Amino acid sequence: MGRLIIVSNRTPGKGPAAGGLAVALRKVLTEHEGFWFGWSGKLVEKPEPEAVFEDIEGLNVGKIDLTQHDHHAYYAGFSNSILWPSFHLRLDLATIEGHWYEGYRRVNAQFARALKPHIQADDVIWVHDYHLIPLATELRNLGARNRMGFYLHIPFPTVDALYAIPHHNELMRDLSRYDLVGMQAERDVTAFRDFADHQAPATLSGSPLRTVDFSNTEVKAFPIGSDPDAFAKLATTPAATKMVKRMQRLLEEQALILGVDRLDYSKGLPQRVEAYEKLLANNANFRRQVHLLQVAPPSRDSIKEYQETSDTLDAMVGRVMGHFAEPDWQPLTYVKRAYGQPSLAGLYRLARVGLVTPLRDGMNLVAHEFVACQDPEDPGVLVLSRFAGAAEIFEDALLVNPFDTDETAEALRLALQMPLDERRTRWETLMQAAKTHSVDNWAKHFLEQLTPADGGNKRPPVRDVLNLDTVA
Ligand code: ADQ
Repeated sequence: MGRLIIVSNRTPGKGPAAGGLAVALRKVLTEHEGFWFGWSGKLVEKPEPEAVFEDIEGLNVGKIDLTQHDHHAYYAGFSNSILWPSFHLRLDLATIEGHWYEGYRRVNAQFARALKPHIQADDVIWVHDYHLIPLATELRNLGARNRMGFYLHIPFPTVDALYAIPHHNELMRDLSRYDLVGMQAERDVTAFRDFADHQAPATLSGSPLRTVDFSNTEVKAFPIGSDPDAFAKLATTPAATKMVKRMQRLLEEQALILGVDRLDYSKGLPQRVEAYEKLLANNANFRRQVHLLQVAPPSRDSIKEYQETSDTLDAMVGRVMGHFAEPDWQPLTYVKRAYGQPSLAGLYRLARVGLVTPLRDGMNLVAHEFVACQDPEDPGVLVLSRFAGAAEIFEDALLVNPFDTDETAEALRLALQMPLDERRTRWETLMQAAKTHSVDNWAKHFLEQLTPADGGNKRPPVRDVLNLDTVA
């Protein structure tokens, strides 16, 4: 395999890498040579056309700046107000502003123009996530014939939701410019095939709509994971233990139920609090015996729907506190800030229940991290949404329908009362799955598939891809 070029919206910064993904990809880059390419995080009036390369702690990183106008249309607009809600089947929360699509394409074209001069003939290019679906088309239009892979970190939508996205046909054609498209779960591959197999040849204003040809594109599930061994170690370090001790002093004998999420409407936080409320309402014996800690730092808070989710959650937390709190007992703690990995690892280890109930999620790494941090002698129980990609891997979790808050409340009761033997048996299977699907294996499998021993097919030259069908 030649050099590896990783492309994502944001590039890694200085200091400890925030997530397992950044750490894993950094490791892959040290093994293969190459560089990471993306947006610098800077908004300027007139971006330079050339990328600036910088050594960041031994990692070669190429960056470009964007204009505020383009960034808004590309990031908060098309990516996070159209693609994110639609792919998560929340069309009710999508804002369809057609002009954002132009900005989205402009930024992808700008990425391609700045990246192309740095690409060598046998480089392998791995593009990440929904912000950059058109990048392969833009690069191929500039003459790149390299092997290109795309990984979608979020779920693939059902056909109906896909059809609601403006220019969906162009986006699907963009996906067909990649040699390999990786998805989180089999569920996503099935949804994709549903589109690929049933896209209806139709006519609009007399001009036939061409179907998208996926014959050169392989689509497969590559479930992402965490670094379970690293998390298991982290959970017993002094930094993690400090957090455990502080919490133990506060909790005394109460069992901790833990939620850790970005504050995002896809994570099902109001439903989660409602389920907890039902647990306390239906089982008076749990009052004073349990405590819910929900950690949820705000994200994308310039977008109205995120502010509304935050307001809803504030109101629900207030309601539960008002209803159940006593002068000397609080049913829950809600913390709107992020914690470092050592503190999180300590909290995961202390928790009797990991409550991971997104309404829809590509994978959900919190589920993986919770499993990895458990004490093998006295593990906690994972209560997991069946609509997270993680449900395909963690069959021994207590799987729930997060929309059904009675069911989640009942799963919480079962988890809190589960005998030690059953907790251990379930956890062993979960930990085995977390190890099988580690982030290192994920990267290895994706790259093996993207770079077959014979080097894979070279894409036909540009002529074939210039003729974009813009009727969608
Ligand atoms: P996210 O939607 O961000 O990721 P998730 O996978 O749960 O969701 O979390 C990513 C990381 O953020 C985890 O490593 C977690 O520790 C960290 N994190 C979350 N909440 C935190 C908090 N309150 N404080 C500190 N850290 C926190 C997207 C997709 C997911 C997919 C990932 C990776 O939406 O479905 O699993 O990408 O592919």
